Amino acid sequence: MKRIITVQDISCVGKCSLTAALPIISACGIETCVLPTAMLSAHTAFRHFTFHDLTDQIQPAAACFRQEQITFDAIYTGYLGTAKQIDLMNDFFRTFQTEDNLIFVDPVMADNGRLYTGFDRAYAEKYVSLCGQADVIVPNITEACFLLDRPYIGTRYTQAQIEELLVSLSALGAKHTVLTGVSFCNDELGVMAYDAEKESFFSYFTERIPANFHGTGDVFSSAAVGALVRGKTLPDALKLAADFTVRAIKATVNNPAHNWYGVDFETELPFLIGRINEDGNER
Ligand code: PXL
Repeated sequence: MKRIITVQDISCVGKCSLTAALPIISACGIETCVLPTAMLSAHTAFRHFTFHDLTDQIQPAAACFRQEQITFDAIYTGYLGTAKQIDLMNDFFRTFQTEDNLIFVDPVMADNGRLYTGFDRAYAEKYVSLCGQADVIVPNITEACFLLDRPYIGTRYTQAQIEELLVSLSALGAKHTVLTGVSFCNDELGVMAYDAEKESFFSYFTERIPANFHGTGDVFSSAAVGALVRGKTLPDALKLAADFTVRAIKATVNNPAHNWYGVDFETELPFLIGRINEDGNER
């Protein structure tokens, strides 16, 4: 069985980060190891939350993984609590990177033009080094602008602007750069990607649901990394992840009792399992 380690916070309530990654990657038929970066009572969009920094646990845990000779088919980083953790992840990548494992970086720091509570420009600047070591990075447009230290481009832009953003991001060093939350019209939303080696673009758009929920980026990334580790190509993994995320958003909107803080991806896990196994991908 393939094995992923995902490095991000555990928000006890909020259906994001580890509480999304664990069930989604497990549903992909992959062993999911975790390295929690912080424990929060709830994600930072809640009015009240605790934040317990776990930075001091990262190095000792990594040292033990090494002693136990544990290897990972993918390292997937999401929300990192502090700038120090970015340095620690650089070391972690150097230690656990192999010739054929996947380094998947979701530079979780911002959305809708704003940094999440607790982050600043210095944090975004530091994150650039981590992107440089990745096989795949998956920022949203806001995160892309912060990584490039540019003003937010807003919600109206051209395809040429997005392509330029992708090429500029790609210069940070990742092999594949994926921009999430791209939309050129009111009824479609999707991803655009750039392959640095082939110098080629890829895009995939799905129905745009007029609703905005937390945690959709984490749902998308978890499904994408799971699909990649199960042997899908990047375009197929991105399509699967986008389709799964849209289904989760639709399920949420269709549930009159849905909560505000996350999406109902749980009911869509059977869809994910079906799609992930449909071509008999390697286990
Ligand atoms: O979904 C991204 C995310 C992850 N973890 C924490 C967050 C957020 C977004 O707000 O606050 C703690």
